[in-house]
Amino acid sequence: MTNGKGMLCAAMVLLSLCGGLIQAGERPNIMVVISDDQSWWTTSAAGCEAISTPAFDRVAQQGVMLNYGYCFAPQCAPARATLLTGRPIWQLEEGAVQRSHLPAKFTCYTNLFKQAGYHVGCAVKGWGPGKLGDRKQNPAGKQYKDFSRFLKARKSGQPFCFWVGSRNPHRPFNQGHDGTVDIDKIQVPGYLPDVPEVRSELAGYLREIVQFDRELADLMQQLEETGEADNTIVIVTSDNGMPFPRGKCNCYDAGVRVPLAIRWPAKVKPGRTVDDFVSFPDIAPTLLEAAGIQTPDDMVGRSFMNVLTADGSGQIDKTRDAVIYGRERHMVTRPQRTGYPIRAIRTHDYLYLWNCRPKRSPTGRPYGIADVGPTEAGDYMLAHRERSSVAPLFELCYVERPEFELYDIRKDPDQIHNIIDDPASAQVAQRLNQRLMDYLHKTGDPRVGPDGDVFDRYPFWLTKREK
Ligand SMILES: [Ca+2]
Repeated sequence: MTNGKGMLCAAMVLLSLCGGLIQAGERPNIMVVISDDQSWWTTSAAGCEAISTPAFDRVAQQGVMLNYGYCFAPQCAPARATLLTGRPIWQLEEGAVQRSHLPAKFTCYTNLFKQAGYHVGCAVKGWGPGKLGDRKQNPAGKQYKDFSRFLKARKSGQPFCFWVGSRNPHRPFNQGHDGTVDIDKIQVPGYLPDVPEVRSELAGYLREIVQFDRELADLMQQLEETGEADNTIVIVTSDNGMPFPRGKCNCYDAGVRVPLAIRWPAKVKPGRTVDDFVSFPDIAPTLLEAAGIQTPDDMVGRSFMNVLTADGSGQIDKTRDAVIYGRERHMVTRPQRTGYPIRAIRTHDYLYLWNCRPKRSPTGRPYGIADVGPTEAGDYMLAHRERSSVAPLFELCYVERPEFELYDIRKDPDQIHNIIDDPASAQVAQRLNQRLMDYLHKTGDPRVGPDGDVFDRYPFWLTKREK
């Protein structure tokens, strides 16, 4: 080794030592607040008039409201895995499916923050459901009971990286009737029957969101009390959309488009609403950039720090004009424990879906261990599926789907009318298909390789009750 190289090594050691002694105030704290099964439209900031979500709205007003946030996979564990690793589900092996594990070889941003000297931890629901496998602790960090206990365990001056996962608004809906939902103002999505049974079920769902908002208000209060709120990046989002037919476990907006508000007063101008597409794998590289930590080359998500620190609203970065995502197995609800694989591309104007195995049931069994269910909306559709008003909705939610679907969002925001066979749409479909397939090949998706069904062979963990 030459002297020059020796000196360089010494300097690097010194730098890394300094990195271990970083002080709060120099690097930002991180707080990811993640609800469970919340669709993007369920906040007052997003225009929902049936409930009020003051805590979410305040985070959005004090920072940036991202109108096109996507969770990548319409399921708890796989979506959380993409947020933590900065990678698409199809690169994560067992991490791509629900109730398996996220192999330790896939680095999470939490590991990198810990290496950089941060106090790292999580409360309530971290990554999951699944088994730890070859990991020693939850990928979201060491488990603490709550934020205050996490803070108590912090060394003086140490910056923190905290994740808190609420269990709301996940089923069961058990908040009780407390007058917080204006049932007449619920906008029933076009793929569900607008009947009292369904309105009542949606009201139960929205009450859980009000409860989550109270939890968020409490957390923000605690953060203020640390005196470090201005240099804390707060991300409020959800792991997937509403647990209703055509929602959770589906790649329509109801399953994958989630609330996303980000606040960082030290660097991000308040009061902005952004229309750029942002997906869960983009979050880890963004947080790493914010903290000055090197992003590993295998994180294919792209930092959107340029979007957060820009001045204006609307579309900021013109390259963020689409999002690509997908799903693999959720529950073991089909023969041979197969999943219902989907790959999707969403632009502002269109949603294009590739149902990779269209002969399988898109929902699995509607009862027992099912992808989504039982639901009152599903019960109603099953019971009344012969009625002319219900039959088309039943078909949308439960019947086999064609290999490709295309929706014109401008005319059909609820994504109900598949126009894939319309000759006028052929060019759009071809263009979106090409862009989707190019990305899947580029990022090594087994679904475009020789063994796409590898995902169906990963282990599935049953609870004691289910065995
Ligand atoms: Ca969830």
